[in-house]
Amino acid sequence: MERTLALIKPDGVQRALIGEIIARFERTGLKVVAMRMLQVDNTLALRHYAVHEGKPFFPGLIKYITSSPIVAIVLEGRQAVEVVRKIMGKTDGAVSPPGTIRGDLGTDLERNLVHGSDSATNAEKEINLFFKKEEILSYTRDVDRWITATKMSP
Ligand code: IDP
Ligand code: MG
Repeated sequence: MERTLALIKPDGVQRALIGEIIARFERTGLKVVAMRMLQVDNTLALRHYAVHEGKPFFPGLIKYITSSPIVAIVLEGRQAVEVVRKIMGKTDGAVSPPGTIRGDLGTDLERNLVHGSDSATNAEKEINLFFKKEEILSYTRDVDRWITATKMSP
């Protein structure tokens, strides 16, 4: 099953939207397999956003992501990367469709509440930045067979 990294960014924590955001991910059927709250330091911020280095918004982005605690979550499920991106919406909250986290809960291009890996390859790298291998849990839920069809499904 595919895994992806989601972050509830500082604005999500400060605006008391942690529960709201996790609920939106969770109710799709995606499984939370790791989660922790942390303060991102400069080193981690630079590594996580290395691909944006040199862009005009980069210094502001580093300041933003290090400005308050965040919540890091590993979600697992069928096409988890795509599903999380779909639920998040577009980068800019102002034009992100209704029904998405960014569209429903924000209006800004930078302060857009959440991060989600953009490919399975990047998800793997990003998960390793935020979590040790042993922090990612492997477990089954009774509902799993009702969420994804397998040979074992009823
Ligand atoms: P994404 O989060 O939708 O994948 P990226 O292009 O990867 O968007 O950008 C990373 C983050 O940088 C965005 O989520 C947003 O917080 C910020 N950002 C992106 N573009 C801009 C911009 O033009 N101005 C200010 N901040 C931006
Ligand atoms: Mg991105």
